[in-house]
Amino acid sequence: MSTIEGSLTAPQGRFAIAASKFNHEIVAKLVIGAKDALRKYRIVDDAIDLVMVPGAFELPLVAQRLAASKKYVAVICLGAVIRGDTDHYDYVCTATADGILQANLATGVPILFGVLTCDADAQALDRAGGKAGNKGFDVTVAAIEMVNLLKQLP
Ligand code: INI
Repeated sequence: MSTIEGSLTAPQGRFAIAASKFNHEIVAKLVIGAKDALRKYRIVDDAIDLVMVPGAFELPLVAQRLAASKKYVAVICLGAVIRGDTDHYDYVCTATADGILQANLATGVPILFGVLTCDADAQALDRAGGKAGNKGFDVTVAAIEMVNLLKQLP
């Protein structure tokens, strides 16, 4: 049996980060985490484009456009959806997750789901560089791994 897995060596090519402006205080911390991960794995700043979108719901369309351009080896989607008094939260979360999945499958380019879906700001801040780590960092490491994994697959 042979095991195939992606390494964390810096791949050739550009990375796009698509980040939402909604809940900007939280998302800005996810962007810092993503940049920290890219820097840690020796991807230079010149190889990164940051694209800002209004809210998480807009991430799939923009991510699909970026991925389809073939200009990027991966697209990292960052956002934060916080539960409110209505079921709007559920629609935004479902649409964003489904849309990002569809964009992955349609383009064949890894598009990472770095969207926090939380009950409260504090829960999100914990996951944006607080006591529960930084989801932006984690999904960016997964992006590098996926780029290297896909290169090895038939
Ligand atoms: N967008 C978010 O990124 N996070 C949220 O918490 C949120 N809430 O709560 O409404 C949110 N809504 C906006 C949505 O993503 C779209 O930008 C908007 O509906 C326009 O399409």
